Amino acid sequence: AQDCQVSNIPVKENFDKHRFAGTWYAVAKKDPSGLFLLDNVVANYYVDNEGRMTASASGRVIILNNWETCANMFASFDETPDPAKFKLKYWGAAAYLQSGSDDHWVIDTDYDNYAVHYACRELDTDGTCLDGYSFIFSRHPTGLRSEDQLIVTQKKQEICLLGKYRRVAHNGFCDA
Ligand code: DAO
Repeated sequence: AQDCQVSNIPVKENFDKHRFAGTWYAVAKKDPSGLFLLDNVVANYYVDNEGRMTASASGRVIILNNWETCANMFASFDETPDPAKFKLKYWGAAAYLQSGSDDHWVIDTDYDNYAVHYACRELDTDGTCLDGYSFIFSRHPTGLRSEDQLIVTQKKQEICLLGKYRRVAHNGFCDA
C-alpha cells in the first residue's frame, strides 16, 4: 500500500491495548499544520476497568506565540471495528490548551520498544492526507534501539511520511 491512500494504510494487526498501556516517549514527530506539542512529549496510556483506553500526555508548547509552558493533556479513545483505529478526544488541564478530536491509528508496535502512531486530520480530494501528524514512540527515553530503526523507517514509508519527521528532544523541561 504505497499509493498513499489513507484508506489503504496498513495498521497493527490484532492491536492489544493492554500490552500498549504504559509510558511512551515521543522520539520523532511529523507535525500537523498549526502544530501544538513541540518536544519533551511523553504519553501514558491506560486501560480502565471497563476496558476503555485513556491517556495523559505532556509536552512543551508555546501559547500565544511567546509563552512557553508545559501542557498537561488528557485523552479518551473510542473504539472502531478495527482494533488499531481509535477516535481520539483530547483536552488540556487548562482552558488555553488545545482540545479536539482526531483519528488515532497504531500503525505498528512491538509493545516493548517502539510504536508508530498516525492521525490524518484532513483528506485531500484524491484520498491522500492533506493534513496529519504522526508520533514515533519509544519505551526508552534515550530513543529507538538500532534494531527498531529499520522497521520504523519502513513504516514511515508506508504512511507516506518518510523524511517529514523531526526529532523530539527530551531535556527535562516537563519533568515535575
Ligand atoms: O501536537 O500538533 C500536535 C497535535 C497533537 C494533538 C493531540 C495531543 C494530545 C493527545 C495525546 C494522545 C497521544 C497522541
